[in-house]
Amino acid sequence: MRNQNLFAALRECFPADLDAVSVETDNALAYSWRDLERGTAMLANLLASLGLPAGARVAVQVEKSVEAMMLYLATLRAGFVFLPLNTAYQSAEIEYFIGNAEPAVVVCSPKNFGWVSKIAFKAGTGNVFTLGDDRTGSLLERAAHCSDRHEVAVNAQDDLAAILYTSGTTGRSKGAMLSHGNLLSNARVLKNYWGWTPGDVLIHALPIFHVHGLFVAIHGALINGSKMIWLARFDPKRVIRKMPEATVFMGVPTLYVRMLADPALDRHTARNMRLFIAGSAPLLIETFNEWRERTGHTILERYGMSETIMLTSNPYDASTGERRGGTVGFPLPGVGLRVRGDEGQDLPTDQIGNIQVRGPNVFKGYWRMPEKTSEEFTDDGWFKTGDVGKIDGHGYVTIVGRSKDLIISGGYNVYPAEIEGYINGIPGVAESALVGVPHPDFGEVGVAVVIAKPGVKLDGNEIVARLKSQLANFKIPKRCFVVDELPRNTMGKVQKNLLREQHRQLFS
Ligand code: MCA
Ligand code: AMP
Repeated sequence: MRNQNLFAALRECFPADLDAVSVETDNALAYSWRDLERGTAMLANLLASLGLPAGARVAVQVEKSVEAMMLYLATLRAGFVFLPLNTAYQSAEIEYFIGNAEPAVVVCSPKNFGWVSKIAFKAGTGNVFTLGDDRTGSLLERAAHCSDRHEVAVNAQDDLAAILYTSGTTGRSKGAMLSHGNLLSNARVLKNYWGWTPGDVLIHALPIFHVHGLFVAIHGALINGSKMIWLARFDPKRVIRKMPEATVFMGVPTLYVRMLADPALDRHTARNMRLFIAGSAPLLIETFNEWRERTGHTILERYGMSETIMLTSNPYDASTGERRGGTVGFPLPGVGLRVRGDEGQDLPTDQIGNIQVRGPNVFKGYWRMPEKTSEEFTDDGWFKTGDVGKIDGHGYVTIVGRSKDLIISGGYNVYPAEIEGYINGIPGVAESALVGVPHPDFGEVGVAVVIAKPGVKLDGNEIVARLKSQLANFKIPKRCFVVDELPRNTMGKVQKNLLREQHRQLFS
């Protein structure tokens, strides 16, 4: 039977000329396709030499670099399971992920080796390496001694390729298990749907620890044998400067908002571009319209999740329809999408309800949480996304809200229950509520409302300062108000909609 290993499939798409440039970085480094082939072979040989059991997890929290991408590809190549971690995560967050996933290998930034290795060794991890964004660290030192030839591991379609932590619809972070087959089927569909063509060049400016930057962008370029212009961090000026050399760009809405704020963005700078893709959070219609006016290009908005990779997309090809702002387009080929009422009944066109999906892209379940997994699937096998939306008469899907208690800030997910837990742990706090309010840059940001225990005086700024030492920066509430009481319904439940309404103008 044919090897279903994702790396094997991507490598088949490398161009014939392995000396051509595959990645060009913003600090003037150029990596050829041969460099990717050799680098991933050496890293895969290093992983293989560690005597890891089948299905071993390789957890990685490092700054963005081409070597970090190679580590991802090498993990696939060696047949192990990649577990990317946001660089903003602090020690309590990392402790949870490592404790839950029990990785056999942890790779961290050299500057974090002290605390990360302590957590990892305590959790039983046998191997901790470091990888800096400047090609330093023990991982590359060790890999330098390994052969640059490596036979790609043989995997079945359902074998695990990656675990992505997400909070799903509720509660504690859960590891979404994605297989080689999930990732490969989605990459193949997107290559066709978005009309990737020879000569395309992608500007890669997203972080590589989430679906958007790690899978959609990297797989998209590799499966098309396309060069990437690689920015270690998003910087609107740099992207605009590089635009004439590129044809495809992918970003969360905040990236588009920030580029629009730069007068250098115009039709001339975007003249060679073929496609601008947005997703991970709702793209405001104002941004969609302004972008079209300024650059002459219509942004293609698409919708996805960690559990499902990409689900829907506006059309690329005008003959199948226009790109409609405010919608996320059509279900991708092979993806089933339906809208159901709260009682599970099918809903007619244009009626708002719960979005459910199925397809070869839908994940294998949450890591070691079979009950949570079955809660999130219907009896007939559809995955409940937790998103609320509708399908119109032409088949366009619109997301109108979320049934899950989630704030999406600058494309990152923030779970109110998690933040409230930390706030409630601060001495003197009786209760708290975190709500998402509109923000011109991040789309939505968290605002905390806190009640003090009787006789205690609390300061909102001090609460924020305290959270900064415990939580990833994007989870920190942008404001914190101390109040005497929270609005409640007759059942005593906090009415977050009223709080949201009260603070809606805060950043306008
Ligand atoms: C940084 N800060 C944030 C965020 N990022 N606050 C809220 N939300 C954020 N996303 C904090 C910083 O810590 C800082 O706080 C202050 O806000 C200003 O930071 P700034 O310098 O402006 O931030 P930055 O470093 O420029 O980052 C902004 C960013 C970044 C480039 C928009 O957040 C980003 O790369 N977002 C992309 C996320 C992404 O790739 N999502 C895809 C998920 P202080 O001043 O207090 O220090 S994949 C997914 O969702 C699905 C599956 C899908 O469909 O794709
Ligand atoms: P994550 O848990 O990071 O995979 O985030 C997935 C969630 O992001 C989805 O369930 C949606 O709520 C949201 N999302 C992704 N793309 C879009 C989009 N284009 N418009 C609105 N929401 C989106």
